[in-house]
Amino acid sequence: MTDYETIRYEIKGQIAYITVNRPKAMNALNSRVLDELYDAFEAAGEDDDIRVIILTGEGKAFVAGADIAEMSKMTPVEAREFGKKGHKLMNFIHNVETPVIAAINGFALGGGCELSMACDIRIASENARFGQPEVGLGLIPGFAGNLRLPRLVGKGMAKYMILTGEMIGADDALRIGLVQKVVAPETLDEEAKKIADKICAQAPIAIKYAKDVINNGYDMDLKSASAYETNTFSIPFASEDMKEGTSAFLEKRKPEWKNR
Ligand code: CO8
Repeated sequence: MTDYETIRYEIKGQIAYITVNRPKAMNALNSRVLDELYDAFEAAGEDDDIRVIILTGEGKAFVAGADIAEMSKMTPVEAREFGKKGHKLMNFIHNVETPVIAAINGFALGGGCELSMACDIRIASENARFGQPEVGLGLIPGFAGNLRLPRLVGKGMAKYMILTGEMIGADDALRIGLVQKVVAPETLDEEAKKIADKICAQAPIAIKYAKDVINNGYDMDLKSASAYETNTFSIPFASEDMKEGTSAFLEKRKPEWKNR
């Protein structure tokens, strides 16, 4: 799929930019957006030249949730299919080897907050607003908000946000650990790129395995996670880049990565 209707997909150097582009509907996630996002993330993930993906939204919202108009007409069977499509996308973003930065430019509500939580790093503009307002619609979060929010901010705060449906601002999101950085709106793109550039300056193979161990180790008991980290730690020792990184340090020069 290349003719996207609801997103933009651009490559600049080693960074892929994916922008949800339905500003008139606050970038709400309908089935088409979910399909197009999946396609774009898959394309970026398969491209060895892309080192970081930056996800953002066009206009006033990052993503103001799943599309309420589309959902209002769904049967339970269709709702289950929609939920599966959302989980498939969130899980792909969570697991893709390429790091994903969410540059949150405005409302990140419901499915939008869930989409941001599937990303590896969240940076927010000062005017971003976060929330899981589903209970006010007679729904519950359905793209893993009940699962990822407690993992990111703790069970107490997750329950507070999900059960009250209250929106929080960027500073509160930073305080509770939902985002990693808050910046002025006009600098959001530049700050996201700075983080991407820092990641691009590191050894590609190390980035890949670090993300893998953080993701998989988090869901294991500590003993299994220790074994998993120890084994994965040894893999880069077979790479040219590990030899290059350690040699460059000892020779007091900048490393040149080969991604092998
Ligand atoms: N779905 C569809 N359309 C939306 C959505 C949405 N989530 N959010 C905004 N829009 C539309 C509005 O209907 C409006 O359309 P129109 O111009 O045709 O009337 C347009 O976007 C602009 O919105 P507003 O006029 O409301 O703009 P405001 O600046 O006044 O308000 C808000 C912005 C606060 C973001 C407001 O639009 C709002 O509250 N939106 C809904 C937020 C929400 O409840 N999100 C959660 C949705 S449920 C969900 O995400 C569940 C995910 C899991 C699903 C799993 C299924 C199995």
